[in-house]
Amino acid sequence: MAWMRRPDTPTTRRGRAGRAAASLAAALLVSGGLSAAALAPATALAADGPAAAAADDFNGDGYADLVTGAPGGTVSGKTGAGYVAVTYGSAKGPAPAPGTVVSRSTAGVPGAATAKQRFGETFAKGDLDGDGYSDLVIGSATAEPGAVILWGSPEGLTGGTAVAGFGQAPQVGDFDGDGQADLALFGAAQVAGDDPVTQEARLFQGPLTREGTPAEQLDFLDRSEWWGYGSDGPACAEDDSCVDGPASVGGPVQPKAVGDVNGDGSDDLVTWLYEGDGVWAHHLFTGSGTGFRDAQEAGPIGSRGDDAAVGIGDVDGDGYDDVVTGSGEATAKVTVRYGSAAGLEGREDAFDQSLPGLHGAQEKGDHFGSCVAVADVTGDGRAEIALGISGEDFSGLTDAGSVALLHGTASGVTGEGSQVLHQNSAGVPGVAESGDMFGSACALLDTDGDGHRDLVAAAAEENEQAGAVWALRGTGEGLTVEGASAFGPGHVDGPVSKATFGSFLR
Ligand SMILES: [Ca+2]
Ligand SMILES: [Ca+2]
Ligand SMILES: [Ca+2]
Ligand SMILES: [Ca+2]
Repeated sequence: MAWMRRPDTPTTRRGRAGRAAASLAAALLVSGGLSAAALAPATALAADGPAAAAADDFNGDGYADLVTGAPGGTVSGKTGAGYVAVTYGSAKGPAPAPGTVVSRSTAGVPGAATAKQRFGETFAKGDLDGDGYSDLVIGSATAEPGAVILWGSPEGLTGGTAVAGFGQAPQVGDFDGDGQADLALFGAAQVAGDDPVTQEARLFQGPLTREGTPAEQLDFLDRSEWWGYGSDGPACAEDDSCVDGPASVGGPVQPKAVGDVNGDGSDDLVTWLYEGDGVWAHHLFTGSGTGFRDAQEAGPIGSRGDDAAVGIGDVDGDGYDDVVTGSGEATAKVTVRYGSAAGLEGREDAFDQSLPGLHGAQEKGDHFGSCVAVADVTGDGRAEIALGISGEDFSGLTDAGSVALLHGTASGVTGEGSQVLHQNSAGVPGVAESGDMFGSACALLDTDGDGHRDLVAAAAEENEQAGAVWALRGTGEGLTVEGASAFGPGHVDGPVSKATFGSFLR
């Protein structure tokens, strides 16, 4: 399989200052040390300086920083031990540099590389210690080895703090609405029989200490959600007589995406939840100062049984975030459920590639919405929707894959003005090949700090599952191929063989 056309080498794309910062960050990662500067508050940027969303910015320079998961990577000889690559933003977008790989073998990161742990299968960003620099929480395929927190600083991510036992898909958001980021943690998810068993889950209220201790720990579910709580009273919290204990959720659940769907200032969480009788569906848990409330009565989001990609953002610009789900086995449609003060009010758009204005033909196996990212690219206050179409066939190729960008309007999503891009599009690096599955993961981050979110998309199957990532810059109209770049595990000095680099992006 041919390696894609190599973009400008990282060294020609970066200034001296950027190189120095990257080497310093690398040195800190290697030593795991914390400098005094790491604890200083972020300095305010000039009004016209780069201003990426704070949650995306580990080093406080106003450029969003990209995290790429490579859970298949071989680390210290352990197959599938996994790693992540941290790529700091710059005026030219993500600037891959050697030494920004983080694995269980990185000095300062707790734990040891273990075969099939798939470290970096999921992760989340947010300023957990409240010092003004976003932090990174890295999970694994399984809950048991626990999560790892790396701390932001002017020099980039430093240190490594273990969060024992809750390594499965950690999520960061201001779930209790006090203005400080919180950490939602999940233990093992198991299905046993027809009835959902409870799943260990914890809600760490920020700020966290560098030892990983939260300011407070909230019961994951609001007590009003505990079965029998009304009749048994608070005692059930003490003697475990409630089905859903203080730290558990009536699960199992797999958390998928965070946003404020009911606009009350507390972030909400979309989960893939086991309803019982072999049935799974996406549901909303709304955040509050007393824990999550289960909004299952609003009905499933998307189709029951479709474990699809999920993204959250304000597509129609009404101040309430909307939930977008990709297509799955049961339906080939992407759905948008619109938020409201009452949560998911029931209004829903469902569409496939036949949406007027959208280029492309709807075919079986396209996997429309293989990835979903929702954020404002154009700057009009309404979120765009990026959708992977990883199974798209074109030019005689099978499953080469493409990505689409659709605009949000006051009345919802539209195909008008949409774009579809792939590796054979003029200006996009690389050469499309069958089985690349371009669009298997995507994210919208302002990596060049110009106020427009940029698209980062991956083909984790590229080059015999080594994987690779593409960056396309955002403008007031949408995406441009001007300044487009691509990089793979070799560009960050990461393990290459079957790394599935780009399996997860944030
Ligand atoms: Ca940055
Ligand atoms: Ca921080
Ligand atoms: Ca909310
Ligand atoms: Ca941008």
